[in-house]
Amino acid sequence: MAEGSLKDSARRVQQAIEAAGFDFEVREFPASTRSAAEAAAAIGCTVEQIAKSLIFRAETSGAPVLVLASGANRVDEAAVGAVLGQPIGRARPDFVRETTGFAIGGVPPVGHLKQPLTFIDRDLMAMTEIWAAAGTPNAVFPLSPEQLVALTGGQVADIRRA
Ligand code: 5CA
Repeated sequence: MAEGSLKDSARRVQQAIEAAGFDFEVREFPASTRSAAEAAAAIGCTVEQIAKSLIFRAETSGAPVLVLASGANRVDEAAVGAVLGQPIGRARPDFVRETTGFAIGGVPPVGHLKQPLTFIDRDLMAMTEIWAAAGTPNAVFPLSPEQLVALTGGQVADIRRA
């Protein structure tokens, strides 16, 4: 889709991708991509291929923590806290909006107002192609797991809840 026709929030993600030196293409779908299951259905991929962007709050520092998890997985918050060195808690919707600039359902892996500490679910690394949210509940973009690491500077870790 041409950048000029994207919704404002999706265009901001396209611009953040390009500012980081990549050319992944944000795509808007007529159907909802608000949840991992909806995104997989709209795209025609598996839910495992959806990279969920989940925001947590580091409980000691108050810093935002971004966990990029396979759509099929739940995040083990204690495991993330152990890698980070402090406990984390699930962010409230207003914290998500204030730190990322995006609303839940469209939170992307890049382009946040406040740069988060980022962790990437090791299960994503087994995929060939993955899809991440791009700012709105209808926008996503495809990339490889290696490209997600390069784009975000995230640390690959074992963060799946058993
Ligand atoms: N666009 C899709 C696919 S990429 C998407 O953003 N999916 S998601 O899973 O990454 O984002 C939805 C996530 O937001 C949920 O998995 C959940 O972790 C989080 N969420 C939903 N409601 C709340 C809430 N009330 N407070 C905090 N987090 C929430």
